[in-house]
Amino acid sequence: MLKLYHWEPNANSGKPMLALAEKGVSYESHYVDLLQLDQHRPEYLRINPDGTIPTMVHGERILTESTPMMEYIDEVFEGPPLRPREPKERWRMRWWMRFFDAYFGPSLSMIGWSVFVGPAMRQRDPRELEAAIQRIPLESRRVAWRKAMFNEFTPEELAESRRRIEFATTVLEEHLARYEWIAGGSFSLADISGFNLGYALPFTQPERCNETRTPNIMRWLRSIAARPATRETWKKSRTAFAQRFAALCQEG
Ligand SMILES: N[C@@H](CCC(=O)N[C@@H](CS)C(=O)NCC(=O)O)C(=O)O
Repeated sequence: MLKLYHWEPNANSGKPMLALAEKGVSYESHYVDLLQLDQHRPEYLRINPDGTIPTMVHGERILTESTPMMEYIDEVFEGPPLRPREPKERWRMRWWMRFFDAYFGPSLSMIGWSVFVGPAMRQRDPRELEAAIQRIPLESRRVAWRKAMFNEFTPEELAESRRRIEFATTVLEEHLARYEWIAGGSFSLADISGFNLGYALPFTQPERCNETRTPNIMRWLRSIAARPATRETWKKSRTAFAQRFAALCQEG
């Protein structure tokens, strides 16, 4: 049985969850609670020594990295194709997935960690947090967790992330004014990727993402939220993220 280790349908975890749902592939779902730091426990590190989520286990194959994982899903499983055949559209899909992963995602993540993950963590004993940091295998993740747990993001870093979010939302709005879907004429992995980053924007960044400033992003988010696969996937949410999704559906 295909196994997927994931957190919330959100950001990187939501990418394979939604791709599998779109393909109609069932899987054994293993919820890894990021806020409980389940991803750094020895039993999970035996599957993914980097201690990041998601991880997919298909037979003998262990797959990490959510974006190439989605391409694998589309390649090996039956179901509707999620990558355009036309070369320019496929290029556009990959261009945007790279932009989401390298530029938009890290900026949104820094803001999310500073306003959501960090405050949630700071309810705990600082010695417990320090010990938790020592168990994180990747240096880059140790740095990110330390900044979130001890509120060490600098004003300059946060300002740069906000600037990037502003820029990314502007170019996405312009793009979606020209094209129905990110790749062009058909729904693709890039829409899955972008939706996982962007579904909460109208609620977390209401001054940037709203009916007046970004009508095309709103139209695009709502049409993805209305898809049966998206609705099924977000039923797996166990946190307040479910309410953000519900609000998007209700507004439509
Ligand atoms: N590039 C990786 C990033 C994976 C990643 O960093 N995932 C986050 C959750 S969205 C995570 O595992 N965070 C927990 C941690 O760093 O301890 C991917 O796309 O799968």
